Amino acid sequence: KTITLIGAPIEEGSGRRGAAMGPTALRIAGIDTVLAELGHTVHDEGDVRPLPARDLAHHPQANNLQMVGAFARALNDAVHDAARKGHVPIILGGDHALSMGSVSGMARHADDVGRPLFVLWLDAHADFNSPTTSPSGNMHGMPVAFFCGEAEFAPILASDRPLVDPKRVYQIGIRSVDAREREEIAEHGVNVYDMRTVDEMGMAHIMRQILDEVRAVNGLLHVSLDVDFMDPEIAPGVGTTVPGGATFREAHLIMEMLCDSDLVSSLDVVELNPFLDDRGKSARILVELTASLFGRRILDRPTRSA
Ligand code: DIR
Ligand code: MN
Ligand code: MN
Ligand code: MN
Repeated sequence: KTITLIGAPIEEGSGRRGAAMGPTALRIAGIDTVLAELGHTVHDEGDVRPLPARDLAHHPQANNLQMVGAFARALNDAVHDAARKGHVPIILGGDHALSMGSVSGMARHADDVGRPLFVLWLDAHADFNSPTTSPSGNMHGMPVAFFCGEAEFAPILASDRPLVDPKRVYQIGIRSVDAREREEIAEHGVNVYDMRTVDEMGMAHIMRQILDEVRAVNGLLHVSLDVDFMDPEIAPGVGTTVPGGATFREAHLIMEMLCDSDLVSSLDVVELNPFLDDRGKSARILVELTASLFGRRILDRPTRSA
């Protein structure tokens, strides 16, 4: 595969500083060489560094809207351009507000090629707030509502942009949802596999269900991986840790099953805050998970147990 790395040093969508160092930490942890060693061609485009979007009016419930909007617009174009060339874009975050742009860019690409876009959201949070419902005003809690078409976001990107059907959004690992957000995800029909469901059904069963649905309609699958999807014990480098997250083995299983499916069109690696990390531990696990998604494996299947 040909992979385009796009750094997105945004931290203005989160409530604290540090995530802007995420792209650098992922590069130091070797994300480019690991992918190249797996036989892929890797283009690192460096970081997008947009100027604040001065046309967006300040909003008391949408913190740093001008910077968030600027990244959304810049990534929308950068990701769309990479996908149009037949590359797999990997967006190195940066906080989760960046997915407003990356998913929008992939939605445009899906539109171009006449295929439906699916989104796999691996996160402790549903990220389905809007300025009206958000208790914090932090826009990293809003990207899913954004690309599912909540009207409040219309000025950030042209309101006639392609959207994602909430019924094609799958969320795994969810364990922290705000009160009004809970109503919104139910109303819009987002597919939520919360942590209890993971425990009851098992990760393999959940993934088979999702991949079958994407494959059945020849969909494109965008994967958005938030560091807090994982348990804080294994990935502490994130501003919003929530106990009871995915294990190392669960996260790896997801990546290997995604690799086998060959359905993944694009990937976000988000919310890494190197200032809060433990000697690069979280950056390294993200690089390992990315490697598994792009073909690294322990053994060639089938094994003796198969
Ligand atoms: C909370 C926290 N739901 C909010 N959100 C996120 O502020 O909207 N934390 N995404 O990572
Ligand atoms: Mn998130
Ligand atoms: Mn999160
Ligand atoms: Mn709504």
